[in-house]
Amino acid sequence: MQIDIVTIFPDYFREAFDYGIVRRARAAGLVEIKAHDLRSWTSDKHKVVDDRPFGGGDGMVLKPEPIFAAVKSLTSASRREEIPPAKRVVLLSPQGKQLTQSLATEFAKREQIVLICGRYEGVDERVAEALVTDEVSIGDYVLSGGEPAALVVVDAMVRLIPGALGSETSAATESFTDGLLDYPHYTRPPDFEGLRVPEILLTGHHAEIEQWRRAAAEAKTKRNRPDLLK
Ligand code: 6GU
Repeated sequence: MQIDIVTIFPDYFREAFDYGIVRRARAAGLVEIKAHDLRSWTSDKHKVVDDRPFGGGDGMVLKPEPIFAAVKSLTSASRREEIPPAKRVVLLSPQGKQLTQSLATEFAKREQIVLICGRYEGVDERVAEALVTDEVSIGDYVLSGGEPAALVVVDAMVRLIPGALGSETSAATESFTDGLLDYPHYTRPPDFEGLRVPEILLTGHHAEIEQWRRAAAEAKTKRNRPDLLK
């Protein structure tokens, strides 16, 4: 898989992919991740990427030309219709559909993902109308730019690439994959300052432990995320 990030802050990503599962997946050749400077696709002397909004209002808007040029050079496509199913071009913006485990799983099947980092003031709407395959938000809160969201999308995708996780089963048993939060985990010591590990986990009775974990996952989901049970 190839991941290309288009951003006005390429240095933001300098060490971001050098840790944990993402580092291992890169080292194993499962994914190649590059952060590109949007300014490199400008053609004017001052490398201007933004301009004032038509109709007035606060803030600046990212211009369409450098973004269309970036996607053309990274994918050969000039419009959404020319983007093959093996590639996805994603605009990160608070106006997008929300990232879910299911959407991350769809992205993880593709050969190339281009992530375009918006800025919160806005991106010329012709990018969303005519260029990208998906407009994605990571949740209902405002970030100053798409860069932190790009980190989130990359992490969620990369760990779903076959071979990226240590044990092939771990992705399937986690939170959200079966519509519930993960069950609670404990390790030694069994008694930490009077806080005890549930006795059942110390017994080695695997069938009963499975039952306990299922019930504990349901209880935790009901408490923290009742929306997932509806
Ligand atoms: Cl993708 N971008 C920005 N600017 N804010 C967000 C977001 C993205 N997702 C949630 N909030």
